[in-house]
Amino acid sequence: MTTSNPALRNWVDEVARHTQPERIHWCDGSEAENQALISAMLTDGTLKTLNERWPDCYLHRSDPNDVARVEHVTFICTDSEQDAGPNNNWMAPAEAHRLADGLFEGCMQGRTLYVIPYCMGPVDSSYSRCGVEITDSPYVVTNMRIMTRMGAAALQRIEREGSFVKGLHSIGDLDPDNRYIMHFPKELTIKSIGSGYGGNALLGKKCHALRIASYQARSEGWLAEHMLILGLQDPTGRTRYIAAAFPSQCGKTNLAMLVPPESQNDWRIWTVGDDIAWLHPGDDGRLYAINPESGFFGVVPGTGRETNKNAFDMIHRDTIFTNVGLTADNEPWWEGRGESEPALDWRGQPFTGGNGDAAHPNSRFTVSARQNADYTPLMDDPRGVPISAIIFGGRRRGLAPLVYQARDWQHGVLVGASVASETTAAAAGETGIVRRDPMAMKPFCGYNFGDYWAHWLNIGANLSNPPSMFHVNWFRRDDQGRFLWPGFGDNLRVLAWIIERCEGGGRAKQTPIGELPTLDALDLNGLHVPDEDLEALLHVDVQGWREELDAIGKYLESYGDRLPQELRVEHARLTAALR
Ligand code: SAT
Ligand code: MN
Repeated sequence: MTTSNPALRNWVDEVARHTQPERIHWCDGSEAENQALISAMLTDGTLKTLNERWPDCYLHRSDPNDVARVEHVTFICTDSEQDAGPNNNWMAPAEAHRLADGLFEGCMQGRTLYVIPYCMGPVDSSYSRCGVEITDSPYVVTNMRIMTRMGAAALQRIEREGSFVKGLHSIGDLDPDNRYIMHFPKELTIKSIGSGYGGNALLGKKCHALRIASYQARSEGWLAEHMLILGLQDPTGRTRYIAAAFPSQCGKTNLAMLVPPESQNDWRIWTVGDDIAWLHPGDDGRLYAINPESGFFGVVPGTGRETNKNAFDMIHRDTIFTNVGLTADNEPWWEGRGESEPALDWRGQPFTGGNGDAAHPNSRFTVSARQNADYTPLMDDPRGVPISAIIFGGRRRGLAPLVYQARDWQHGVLVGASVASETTAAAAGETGIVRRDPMAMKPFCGYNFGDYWAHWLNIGANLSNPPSMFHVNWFRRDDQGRFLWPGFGDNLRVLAWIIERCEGGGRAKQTPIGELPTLDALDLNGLHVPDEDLEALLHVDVQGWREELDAIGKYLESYGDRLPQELRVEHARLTAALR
């Protein structure tokens, strides 16, 4: 197989000359191709089978030094450093290409070069965008087949349209010193070397669908966001759609496939996406969302019958597990699975209990979205779904209340720009440190945050019927470290209030930071939350917020003259309200 598109043919030839693979394989995305790749990986040990209770499930162990995204070696390579902004590491394009050329030279000797044509979004949607990833990792191919619309149909669209994002990936020598994830937004190009893990290697995901796409979206008038998309069907059968931005490992997947509590079982959730949303203004003045992905690359630890039944059920067949533990009878094991015991940890070493986690905290499942019991065919609808509410959030043990509503879009953009969250194992580095993560896009915005906020303001100003905006925090704790809110299925109670607010209902009180539910506004039927916990969850600590506003102001000012004036005005307004 090859292609009628000369740009693609020439690029593949050029990369092959440079990286010197033993052979080239054009991926068609077929079942036969997938089976052949899996058998080869079983033979060479890249994958391991699990027992017969886990049909077509496999375990992959990555190199122990290669288990998460690596933000310190992720670069945005724009002509001017200012365009990448203080939110990104920057490298001059010529220097980055030179460095990459050196590392890629001959790096595929003895390996197969795979050409993966893929489409982010339904192949027949005008909102979708295509890419081609070249990789020397068959594990990446099998993951990309689940996570994207990969193969012949994508290639046909590329040949019809002529444009595609070029992603060049090699696992290289897996030496962390030779690891770089580089983005060239103007050239629609990605170069990633030295890692075979997740967002570093599955280039359709964070590299294309967020970093490159956010840059493209700015010039084309849409938004590429780190958001789940869900449909919330109320007891009358009506469904509204919500998009929510939380940092990695803050429960996007759990919220997107939420199972309503017993007392609310006349509600239903439909999962449209769990990680990325592309948002487009529609002709009717509303914002429409598509999920560019077709699968879930979800965090395994904590996935249990009680916490996320849908995820728990869907990962019992046709799933790739990466870096989980193993039981003595060859079942995958992770913290929170709720049954059996691990025999081996994620490195394949005997698990003694005293040597840390059995599953790596950033261990992942890769599974098709169609295996989810809450799958909706709307995730394949080329028009996307109309968004009623946008929710921002983070992991904060203090300060941020359970939920509050922004006054309007402009205030909502400030709320999004001010998001802070404790760091997690999704990225290499220390965990539990509170850092600013505007719109949960700190690791993923392909250009200067100042320009990005201006773009957000602009999008809202042109919507006659914009979504309402909210902030949530499921992670409030008391002084002893106990969670104040049960989370998981009970988050439906907050979503129900949010939807009421979108339609002009829902009881709320005005506070300096926005509108909060009154103490009787949330439906807590069937749930016992002590009064003092509810009061704490819905309390606005004015002194704490004054300090927070100071910190937010300093952070925003670090964007200098790129910071939109509207956000200064909003910040001043909030500061005054807190006085
Ligand atoms: O490794 S990924 O970037 O794909 C997962 C995540 O951090 O959200
Ligand atoms: Mn993510």
